[in-house]
Amino acid sequence: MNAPVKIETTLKDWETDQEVRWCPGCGDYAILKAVQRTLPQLGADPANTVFISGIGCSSRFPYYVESYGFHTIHGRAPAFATGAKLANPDLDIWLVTGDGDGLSIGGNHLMHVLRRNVNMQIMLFNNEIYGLTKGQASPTSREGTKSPSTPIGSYDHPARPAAFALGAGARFVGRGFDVSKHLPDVLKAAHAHQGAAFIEIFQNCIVYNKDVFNDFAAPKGAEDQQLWLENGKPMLFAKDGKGIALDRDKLELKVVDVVDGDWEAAGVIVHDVTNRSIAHMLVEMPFGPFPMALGVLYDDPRPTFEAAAMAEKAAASQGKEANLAKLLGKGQTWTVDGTAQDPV
Ligand SMILES: Cc1ncc(C[n+]2csc(CCOP(=O)(O)OP(=O)(O)O)c2C)c(N)n1
Ligand code: SF4
Ligand SMILES: [Mg+2]
Repeated sequence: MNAPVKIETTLKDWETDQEVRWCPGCGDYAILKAVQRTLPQLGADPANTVFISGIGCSSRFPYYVESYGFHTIHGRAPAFATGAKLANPDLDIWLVTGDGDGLSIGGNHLMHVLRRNVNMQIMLFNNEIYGLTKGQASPTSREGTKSPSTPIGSYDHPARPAAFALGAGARFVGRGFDVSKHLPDVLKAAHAHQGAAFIEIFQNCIVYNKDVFNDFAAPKGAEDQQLWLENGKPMLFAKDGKGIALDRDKLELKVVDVVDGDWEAAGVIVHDVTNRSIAHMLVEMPFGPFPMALGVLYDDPRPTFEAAAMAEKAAASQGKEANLAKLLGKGQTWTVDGTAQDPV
């Protein structure tokens, strides 16, 4: 359950007095503002809201939101968040992680929180670099990325966070970028989803990986490279002059031209957020030949982990009375004889 009682707050209520340690101009500021703007619109209650992070620049996020928060250990935010949710399923949990925190050291933990479908919003700030430790290549760094750990250029094939999430069993996959005006809408949709909602947020690390997303996320002039997905709406982009269609012979997506607005004639697909097969194609869609798929790529809830855990607990304890003394006295017991000597 998320925030059972809606309360009124303003952006100011979610700001802290903590000294912000991000570099001036870092994309993290824009994401923070987007979240602080979204929380009042959700009717979120600071007393019921928890931000849980690992380690990294992105993971400093909980300090800057006036709510409960844990800045935990590297890659382990999913374990803390799962524990918090099981202890109190009514908590509204936001997990904050980076491409290094969530996909290097924490890849295994991230996989399981998604697979288990623990109800929370998971924001992965993808800047394709380790920011905090001064710019080493991360699992999402592109081939050829030069960094202190890859001085001649990375030859790793990069991971795709949204594809990872879907492959791990996520029932909600969204995408946005730091300075996008649509980011709050993606966050709201993630919050409305009951279950683990994964959001990949492209974030500009202006110090160690500046402007790597500019081809689709530049503040101006890149809109034609953005495919904003909306449930029930045709997949159109480039001022509706192009669309995404399905090549039925090859069973793959293709870009088509839309003439005179007739997207149906061009075979443009209508986005159905519950279509898992199309979602798999969208998360794999290569940027360049295709636009960047943004918004809600997939949203099809199923029962959550904590609901199943609570139901099992209720069933197992039904008709039984809690009795600690009886439990401790069960099975083999013995009395310690106080007169016995210690062996020498
Ligand atoms: C056990 C452990 N190993 C390594 C580190 C060093 N370390 C701290 S943050 C980090 C990577 C952070 O990258 P990312 O998650 O992408 O966050 P960003 O700083 O880019 O937001 C690493 C390797 C650590 N703190 N603890
Ligand atoms: S190093 Fe990069 S990610 Fe970290 S605060 Fe600076 S600009 Fe932001
Ligand atoms: Mg990073």
